[in-house]
Amino acid sequence: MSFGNRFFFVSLFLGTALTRFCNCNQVVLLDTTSVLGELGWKTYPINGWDAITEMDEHNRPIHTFQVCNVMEPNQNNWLRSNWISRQAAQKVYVELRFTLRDCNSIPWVSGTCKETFNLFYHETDEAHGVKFRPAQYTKIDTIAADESFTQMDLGDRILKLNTEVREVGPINRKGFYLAFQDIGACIALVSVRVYYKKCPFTLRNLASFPDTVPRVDSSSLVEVRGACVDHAEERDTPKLFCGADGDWLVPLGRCVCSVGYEEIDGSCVACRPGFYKAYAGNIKCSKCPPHSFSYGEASAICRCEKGFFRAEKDPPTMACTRPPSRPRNLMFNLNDTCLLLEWSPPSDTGGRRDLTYNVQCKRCGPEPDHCQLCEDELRFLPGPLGLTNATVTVVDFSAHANYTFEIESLNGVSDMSSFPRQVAIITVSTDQGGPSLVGALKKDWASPNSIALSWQQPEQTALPIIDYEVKYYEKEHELLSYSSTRTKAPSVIVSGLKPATWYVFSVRTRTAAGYSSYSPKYEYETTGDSSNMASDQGQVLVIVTAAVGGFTLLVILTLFLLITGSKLHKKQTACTPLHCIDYSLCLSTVPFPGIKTYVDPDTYEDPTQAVHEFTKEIDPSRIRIERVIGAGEFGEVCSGRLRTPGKKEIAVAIKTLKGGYVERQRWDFLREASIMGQFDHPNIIRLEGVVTKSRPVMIVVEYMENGSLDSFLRQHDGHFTVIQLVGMLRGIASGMKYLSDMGYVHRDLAARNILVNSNLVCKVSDFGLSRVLEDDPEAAYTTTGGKIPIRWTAPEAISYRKFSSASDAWSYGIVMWEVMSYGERPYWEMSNQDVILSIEEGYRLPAPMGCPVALHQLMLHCWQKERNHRPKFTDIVSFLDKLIRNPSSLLPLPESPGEEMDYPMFISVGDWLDSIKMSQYKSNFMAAGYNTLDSVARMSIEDVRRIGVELIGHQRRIISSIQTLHLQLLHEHEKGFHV
Ligand code: ACK
Repeated sequence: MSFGNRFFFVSLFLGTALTRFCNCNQVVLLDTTSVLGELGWKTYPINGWDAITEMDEHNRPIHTFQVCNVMEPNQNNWLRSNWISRQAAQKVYVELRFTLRDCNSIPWVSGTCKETFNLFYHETDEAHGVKFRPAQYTKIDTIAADESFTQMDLGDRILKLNTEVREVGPINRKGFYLAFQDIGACIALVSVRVYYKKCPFTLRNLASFPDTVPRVDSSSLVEVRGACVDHAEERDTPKLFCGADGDWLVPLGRCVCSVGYEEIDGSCVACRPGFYKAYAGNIKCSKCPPHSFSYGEASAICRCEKGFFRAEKDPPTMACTRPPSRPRNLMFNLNDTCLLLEWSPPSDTGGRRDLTYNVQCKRCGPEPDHCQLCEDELRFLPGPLGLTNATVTVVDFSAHANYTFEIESLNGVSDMSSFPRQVAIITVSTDQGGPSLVGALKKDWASPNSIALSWQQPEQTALPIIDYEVKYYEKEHELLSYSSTRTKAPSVIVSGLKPATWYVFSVRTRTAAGYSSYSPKYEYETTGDSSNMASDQGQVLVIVTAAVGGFTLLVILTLFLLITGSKLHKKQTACTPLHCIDYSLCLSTVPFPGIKTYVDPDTYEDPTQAVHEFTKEIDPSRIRIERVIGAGEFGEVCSGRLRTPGKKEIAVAIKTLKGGYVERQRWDFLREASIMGQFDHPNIIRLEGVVTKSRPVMIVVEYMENGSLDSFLRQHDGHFTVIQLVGMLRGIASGMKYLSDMGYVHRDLAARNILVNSNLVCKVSDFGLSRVLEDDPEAAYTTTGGKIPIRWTAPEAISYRKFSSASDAWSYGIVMWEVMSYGERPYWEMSNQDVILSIEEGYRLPAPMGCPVALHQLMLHCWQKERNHRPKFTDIVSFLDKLIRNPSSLLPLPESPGEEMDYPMFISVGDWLDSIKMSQYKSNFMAAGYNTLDSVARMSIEDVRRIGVELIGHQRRIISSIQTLHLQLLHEHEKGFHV
């Protein structure tokens, strides 16, 4: 007997229920509510599922499949969809909407009535018509209803519609069929929607990013390179990362509008006429500068008005300019030896500041058109061309001449103008009764170093001659320098000259009115005699004395350095961390006198001395090696036992140095022990001792049962409560506080370098300064040289190797993130270059799933760009202590200061699963008996797996929410609530 004909729907109800909102990051492959014609799905056997098509109030078909053979045993009714092309999907989501009748409400059906049905799929490359072999199909899930309805509900017209979503994938073939197996339930399948998620086309930072399908693996992101929008160009390669849920993450790089275009509402729009944009970038179009214009759109530059110009180096933002007008008020001031020309700047500088002046001289005869250029005869100070001051001094002019000077003003665009230049003109007559010139200069005699000269006095002078000035210079070095000497008599002996060298001489007179012009130039040569050996020897002697003196000084200095150096070294080697009295001679940092301080073993001249000082030698007969647990850089790492007389045998890890090493490698290996041996703290790996006197050389440390923290967390994903994770972080912070107090900078703090023991105590390990970085597989070479684990390292340490306890604090923030995400790789699969770029642009890692806000805020605090703003390890320890003492502060909800936190009170397990979007597992929880929140709060990850949550992402989401739930319940109990 079938109930199919008694099973009906209220169209109005369904019509409303099926209205959907836009899911822009979903691509729908099938939606039965939007198929207008027949669906054409196959049923096997023919009398199993019934296809019913009704019309809604808008006259659109509603395709429903029903089956209700609840009274007959052994039902096996199949309904198979048409072939669905998967298009670009790698993973698809199937959303089912259905109603299901409660078996208890149907009399006489116990044993035959069921309340679930099964969902299957089968991948193929093409449709294969009517052929249907259930054995080819793979089960996706058993589907149960959250809400079933009874006969009574039908009377009230209340139908309870269930929505279930299942993930299917990875799908590799071109498409697939879905199949629904009924085994005796009373079901109406109201709609089936199949979709896949995509990161939808988007525009970001002037770049467009195409529709992108996320990876099947929910923890890895797809890196997508954006294409600049029209009229934009790349600055830094624009990128986005497509996350598993179809969300775009981590925008990097950008495009900028090209020249002539400005950004308006996310696109690049042409500059209007009268405006321009000369550079690509984030700037707006500007109005054309004065004396320029643009008629068209998208101008990169504005053109100059007629008569105005732009010099080659003028920026496009500058106004157009023109040549200056002529200089004004040109005057001269003449004495016997000097002619000073002065003028005022032009009234119009042309709009520029690069004003200069050129002077041109003409010497004219009695006829004014009989002029010749005379710049070469005169000397202009500072020069005739490119003058920046409105004055020039003219010397060496003739005493009885007419000179015409033309002063021209120029600026940077003078050469561009075709207009004739404008000059100021002045004529100067030098015939003004000043001192006269002397007559010819005669050589009386010459020696290798001297020349004697004499000349005739001027015949008539208005004023008495005070003296003569004789100017002379080496002929070959005319332009370099000259000397002068004075004499009252008309003769002179010029001494101090070089032998066999030509000199140039001229003389001028001085009276109370000033100097005359110089006489013409005369050239004379000194004689080439070797009689100056004595003075040469004198010079040699000076050099030898200087050399001997210098050498002596050098010897004294060297001896001084050797003596002080050896003293320094003696003090240094005598300086142990415990007996460090003279702090100034210790090369390590000394944070506080009296506190034990780390000593860099590399400062020991003899490394053996450091090993001896800081480590204990162990007799190898006390060590029993049991098994190899890993491979270190220098050799195997083993676990074993260490016997100490009078003490309990303890478990140890033994690092060995493999044979065939050179002395350098032996020291690199033992350096770690010399560092570790200086520390004594419960969160720093403890050194038991070393074996150096026999082979193999070994370092023996305490045994940490759970190995390194990163792999430990990955193996136990979701296993711990937030309090346990914070406890681990507190331990690491405490160890780091100890190290920073001792002045030790770790440089490679990362979860892989933390070891965990059986009590979940975390200890900092892997010491050895730069060596550590050389060995760390995460360390990459930077542009500044040296290897650095980019993802863990503070920006200042990457850029200029500024390692400090503050850079360790940055790394600590990354370790926090690794711990809270159970060993996820920081910045996922982003490249190191992208990590550096994104940090530079201000991006910081988001809170891992389920991570309390307070912890993420501490991480952000550690990742402050300004290193002095980062918390000190002592602050971190006390902050974490506060969180541990007050577990409710660890809820993953933002705190509003001054207010009591308001936690959502979930009423049922169903509500809770709804709130974390895991509704599909309601039946799993119910079936396994987890029907109160208290029972759920005690579940472990194994329990979650056992009840059938298979996807890792879902397990994680559920377990992290359970931890929150746990805290919430604690909190409610504290407040006296009962959930
Ligand atoms: O991740 P693991 O199990 O932890 O694998 C590495 C391996 O040796 C190579 O370094 C493990 N290891 C290192 N030191 C210790 C230790 N003190 N106790 C236990 N395991 C250790 C590390």
